[in-house]
Formats: sequence, structure tokens, C-alpha cells
Amino acid sequence: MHDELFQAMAQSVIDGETEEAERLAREAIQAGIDPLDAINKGFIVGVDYVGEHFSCGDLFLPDLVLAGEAMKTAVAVLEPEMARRGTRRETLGKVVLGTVEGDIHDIGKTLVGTMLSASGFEVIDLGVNVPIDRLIQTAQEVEADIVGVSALLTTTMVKQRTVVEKIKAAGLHPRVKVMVGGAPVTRDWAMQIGADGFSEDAIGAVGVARKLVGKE
Ligand code: B1M
Repeated sequence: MHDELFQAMAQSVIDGETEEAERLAREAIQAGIDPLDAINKGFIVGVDYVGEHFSCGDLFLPDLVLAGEAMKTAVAVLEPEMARRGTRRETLGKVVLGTVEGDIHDIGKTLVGTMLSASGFEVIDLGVNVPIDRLIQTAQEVEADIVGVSALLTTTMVKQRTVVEKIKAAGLHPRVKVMVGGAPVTRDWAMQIGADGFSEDAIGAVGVARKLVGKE
């Protein structure tokens, strides 16, 4: 069901057609499609295609930029619906979230934030290219339970290690837990750097965060 619509969503991202992606996202909401299905079965398929073809040199930076813009626009349309569907009960905990310094990828990080807040976490999203000291200072100020660090580049994921080290050095750990994620990040990497939690995707991040605050 909805396979054609999902294919059109992927294609709109591949073609970098922002207006078409936006229109399809609205169509999905009207058709009662779960917004996460629209993202995972539709738009992400397109962005993954572009990523793969960028890696092997078939597509170029402008293609990546346009695909990113189309994807971002679609997600922005779907986010309020995701939040609306989330059954918000008591506040489960505070999460300070950001994409690590040197890295400007924000689509996955923002999705994780949306899912966490839809599930009852208070999310303080510091955006992209966030200096490590700012993450730590904010965690202290707001008395965060979790610091969530996203990284999409192999050159910036190493900063996740520094976040763990600095949180420990500041005496915040283990009260403040560190959760990491992003396309190149693996469970092995998370264990290697001493992070408390890792998830491959936004849905999984909610389960991991709940576990970290002891509210499974
Ligand atoms: Co960039 N980029 N990019 N890019 N980009 C990748 C990451 C890349 C894999 C493409 C490729 O070559 N195949 C490659 C990295 C290679 C590497 O390091 N090994 C790459 C590159 C090289 C670059 C530049 C260096 C290109 C250049 O300038 N020469 C440059 C870097 C700029 C910088 O950051 N300093 C760059 C720039 C860009 C754009 C700005 C053009 C654009 C980003 C737009 C934006 O974010 N506003 C862009 C895009 C769109 C991509 C791809 C195609 C798509 C990323 C994306 O949004 N995915 C990407 C290839 C790919 O990943 N398929 C690529 C969809 C998103 C929903 O998934 O972010 O993985 P993701 O998030 C998931 C999970 O990872 C997880 O949950 C999310 C939802 O399920 N997750 C977490 C994420 N964070 C989490 C945190 C958690 C838990 C789970 O806890 C805290």
C-alpha cells in the first residue's frame, strides 16, 4: 500500500524537487500515512540513493545540497504530525541535543529530537556545529539527564569521544548520560568511546533514552 507515493517521495529527493517533496509530505498526512513511514519508506530512500551516488562520483555536491533541502522541507511538514501523534505524558527527562562541532548535518538529529519530545522528553536542541564546551555548559545549566550527540562524518564522529571524556572530567557522569548516533556511528564505536547509549535511528533513540533515565 502507498508504494507509488513512497517512490514519488524518494524521487522528489533524488531530483532535489523541494516543492514536490513538500506537496507529497502534505499528501501523506492527508492520506493518514504514519509520518515516520513517509520518512523511512519514502524520503530517506531518496537521500540514501543520493548519498551512495555522491560517494562513487556519479552525483555532485549541488545534488547533495538539493536533496538535503528537499528532505529537510518534507521533514518540517511531517514533524508537527509526528509530535501530534506522540502520546505525551509526564516529562521523562531532559536531553541536550546537538550535532557536534565541524558538522552541519541536521536532518537526522532534528528527527531524533522530534521523536524524543513527542515521547515526553524535554529537548534542548542546540543545533549544528555545536562546540563541545557549549554542550557541557548547557547540560550543567539545565541539569540534563542526557547529552545526545549526532555526527554524520567520519572526521567529526571522533568528537563524540571528546564529549564523553569532557563530561567525565567535569564530574557530570554518570548522572548525565551520553547518547551518540549518526550514519557512521556504530554500537562498537559507542562502546569503544564509553558512551552510555547508541541508536541507529530516531525510534530506537527513544527506547535507549528511556532506558538511560530508568523509565523503560
Ligand atoms: Co553530507 N555527507 N556532506 N551533506 N550527506 C554524508 C553524511 C555522506 C555519507 C555522503 C556520502 O559521501 N555518501 C558523506 C560523509 C562521508 C564520511 O564522512 N564517511 C558526506 C559528506 C562528505 C559531506 C561534505 C563533506 C561534502 C563536501 O562538502 N564535500 C559536507 C560536510 C559539511 C559539514 O558538515 N562540515 C556535506 C554536506 C551536506 C549537505 C549540507 C549538502 C547536506 C546536509 C543538509 C542538512 O543536514 N541540513 C548533506 C546530506 C543531505 C548528506 C546525506 C546525503 C544525507 C544525510 C541525511 O540527512 N540523512 C548523507 C548520506 C547519507 O547519510 N545517506 C551525507 C537522513 C537522516 C534522517 O539520516 O542523519 O543518518 P541520519 O540520521 C538518522 C540516524 O543516523 C540516527 O537517527 C536518524 C533518523 O533515523 N541518528 C541518531 C542521527 N543522529 C542521531 C543521534 C542519536 C541517535 C540516533 O542520539 C543522540
